[in-house]
Amino acid sequence: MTLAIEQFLHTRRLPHIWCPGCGNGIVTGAFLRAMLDLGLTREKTVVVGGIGCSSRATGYLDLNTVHSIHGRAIAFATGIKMARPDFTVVVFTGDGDGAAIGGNHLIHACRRNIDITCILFNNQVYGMTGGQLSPTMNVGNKATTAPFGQVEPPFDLCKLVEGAGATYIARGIAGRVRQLEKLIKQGIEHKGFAFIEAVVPCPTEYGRRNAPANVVDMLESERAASIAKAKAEQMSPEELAGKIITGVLHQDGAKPEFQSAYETMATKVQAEEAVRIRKLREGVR
Ligand SMILES: Cc1ncc(C[n+]2csc(CCOP(=O)(O)OP(=O)(O)O)c2C)c(N)n1
Ligand code: SF4
Repeated sequence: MTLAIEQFLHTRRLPHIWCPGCGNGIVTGAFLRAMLDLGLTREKTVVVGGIGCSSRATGYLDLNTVHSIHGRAIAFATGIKMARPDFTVVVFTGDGDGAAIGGNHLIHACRRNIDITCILFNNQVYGMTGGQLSPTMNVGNKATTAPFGQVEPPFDLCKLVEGAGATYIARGIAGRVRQLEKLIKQGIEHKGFAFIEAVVPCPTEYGRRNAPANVVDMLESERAASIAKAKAEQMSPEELAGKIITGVLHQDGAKPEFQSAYETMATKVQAEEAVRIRKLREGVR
């Protein structure tokens, strides 16, 4: 049986490099189904990945893709969106790629509110390079660089991007793929910087050192910890400890989008310049 999403896949490159049980394929599938639902075309969709297991998804997508450099996916995507505002531009990044080395690009893309959709695969570790801690790792969890447990508090990336100015912010988990698909779809439809945090299991580099190690238990524990935003709003901070709040967490349709604002300004400057040159030619002061 051929699945509809296969039209967007380099099937000849499969099997993929991801470990059994890795959540990256689930998120990639959710994105492709969102693409199908939205009627996006291969020709007008660009996916930019950074470097990491999650960013590696770009290699399997038969779209316009860029497998860029570590931490710089948003910078590449910004250039593409400015050159081709008619394209749907999506970034695939990891918590290391997008929030550690690439954190500065992330906050400034939010501030500008450029019309890019950023899907950040959060597995709390650097999967590709052997399980170093990332800035989203929870206190007490173990990593190769935190063998006795992480002591630094993690970023709540959805709060970080809200403070930085993103105008669509959502969180989903790999264990609830239909919701994730919907959140990605809404993010793509949103005009402005859309950030979707996808909580994914990394059974190899996270699960090797932290409970639960088994991927089914990992998905189950994420599902048990996940809680809809509306319900979370009725709960105290103590009750929310350890919970994963999901759904659309913030949306603002009023803030100007960067590329459109830039184009408006450029058109105005060009018109003023044309008048100035005409007057100069006519000898008018
Ligand atoms: C400039 C630079 N520094 C470090 C690396 C090594 N490196 C490759 S991927 C990666 C971390 C990836 O972690 P994350 O973004 O969380 O993705 P995951 O593999 O977990 O999906 C690092 C540090 C690199 N490729 N380039
Ligand atoms: S190391 Fe982790 S993130 Fe990387 S492919 Fe394996 S399970 Fe996935």
